[in-house]
Amino acid sequence: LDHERECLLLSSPTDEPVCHLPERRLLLLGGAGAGKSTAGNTILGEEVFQTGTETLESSVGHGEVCGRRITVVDTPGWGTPQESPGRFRRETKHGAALLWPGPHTILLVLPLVTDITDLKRQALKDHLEVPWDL
Ligand SMILES: Nc1nc2c(ncn2[C@@H]2O[C@H](COP(=O)(O)OP(=O)(O)OP(=O)(O)O)[C@@H](O)[C@H]2O)c(=O)[nH]1
Ligand SMILES: [Mg+2]
Repeated sequence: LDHERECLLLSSPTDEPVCHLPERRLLLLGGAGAGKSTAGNTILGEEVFQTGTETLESSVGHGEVCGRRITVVDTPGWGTPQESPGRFRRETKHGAALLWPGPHTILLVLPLVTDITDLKRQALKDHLEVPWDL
């Protein structure tokens, strides 16, 4: 994100940054290695999540973008349904619980170039059907 540009867009008539915007909570979901941790760091504007190595459990990062508090939860990437029978569903739910009372936004991170196989489609369906009662 170009933070400076975003701040200008959000600035008040006096050009003071708007500093009283409500918090936004984001949950990052997606397959293994899709770029979730990288996307989280981009959103927060700093290296909060470790990238390039497998994220093993959900973790929370905080930041401020143009006066708005942003809370992001990074989650482990899921594999195929065969590889991840329950662990990733539990982690997804755990990640959402870290954003109590719940995420405003679920950001699904997908590689731009990928084959959408039946297995991948099934994995996506399984993980988005997590029971969201936190
Ligand atoms: N070319 C390109 N590489 C990216 C992009 N986003 C992430 N990467 C690279 O892809 C690799 C994996 O990125 P991560 O952000 O760690 O991926 P992840 O989804 O968090 O991975 P897991 O936690 O293992 O599921 C890293 O080497 C990144 O530098 C992107 O938008 N473009
Ligand atoms: Mg990661």
